[in-house]
Amino acid sequence: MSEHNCIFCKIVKGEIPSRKIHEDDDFYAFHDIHPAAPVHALVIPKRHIETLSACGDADAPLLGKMMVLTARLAEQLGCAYTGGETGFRTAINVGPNGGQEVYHLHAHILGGPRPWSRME
Ligand code: DGP
Repeated sequence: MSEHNCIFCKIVKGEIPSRKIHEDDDFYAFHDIHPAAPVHALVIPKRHIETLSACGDADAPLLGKMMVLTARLAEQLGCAYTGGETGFRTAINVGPNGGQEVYHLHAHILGGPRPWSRME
């Protein structure tokens, strides 16, 4: 899927509405439209990268920042692991066998009181 018909690129541009959590020069984060947990957010790079398998060494700084941002946003959403009954799950689905439905790289943040689906 090219960036021209990518729904997440349209969300970044404001052409499709979203419940925004965070935005900076490189990333955008928003609530998932079909939450699989009490907290379910998506963190995406603004640049259109189809999938994790398309990333190379040059993307390592961006991916590192994305993981750190994911932890910070989980904290902002009340899910950081602080030693008690807290914490969250992050997942990047890659390709059909990985369950990827939207071909714009994204990290899921899933949290909140269990039980909730682990997401296939
Ligand atoms: P994945 O299976 O990893 O590609 O997850 C894609 C997620 O994106 C899925 O949990 C539902 C979410 N999603 C799809 N379309 C939209 C949308 O238009 N808005 C929002 N907020 N989330 C979307």
